[in-house]
Amino acid sequence: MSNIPRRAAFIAIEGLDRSGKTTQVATLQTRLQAEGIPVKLLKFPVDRTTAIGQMIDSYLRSQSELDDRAIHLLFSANRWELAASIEQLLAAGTTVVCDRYAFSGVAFSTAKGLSLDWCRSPDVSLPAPDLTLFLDITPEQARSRGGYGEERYEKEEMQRKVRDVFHQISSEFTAATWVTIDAGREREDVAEDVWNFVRQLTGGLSSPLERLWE
Ligand code: 2DT
Repeated sequence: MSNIPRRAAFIAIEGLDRSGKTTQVATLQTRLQAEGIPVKLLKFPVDRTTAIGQMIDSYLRSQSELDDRAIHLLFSANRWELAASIEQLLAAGTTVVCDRYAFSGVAFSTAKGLSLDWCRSPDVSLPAPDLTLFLDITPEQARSRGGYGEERYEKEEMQRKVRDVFHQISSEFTAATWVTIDAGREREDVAEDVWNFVRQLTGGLSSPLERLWE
């Protein structure tokens, strides 16, 4: 028997615009609850009503301008605010599901022209997800779903670049920790894939939580 107490799993869901990420995250939460697994859903940018959240929200709606590096650091600070509570939740046996995490931070800021290494550094040592599911969709499929919304990054050229960076980031992870899911398919098929990967972790883990990019 190991002396390391079991803990719950930390799961990040990343995805491109129109990938159905919001729906998939909600479906996953319902499924975990139905299985009797305690779950906490977090969304980054978190709660757009906090001081940092408000600055991020106004930036995303193009109601304010910020230097690319400044907004990048705000997104990262927004995650650090919650790092300790993520650890506590996991230790207490609550599965944590994040709707976006540091990979979005790196993907969007690198797509704007900042260097990948620079973008990664403020998020180094954050709790690392045990599993990241990336909901991938081609720009063509996204267009066929009615195109993009009104926010700052919801433009095809930007989404193409973001997608390229996500693919680049994914190549640094093992197949056990990063899974790219074709989200251009039917919603139910995507949800089934998501569940099949997540269910493998619902029994908890005995390995300690790792730190991102250390
Ligand atoms: P949604 O509310 O549609 O998920 O969009 N973003 C997010 C960043 O640029 N950096 C980050 O660190 C994070 C978490 C991606 C939120 C938008 O915020 C962008 C889209």
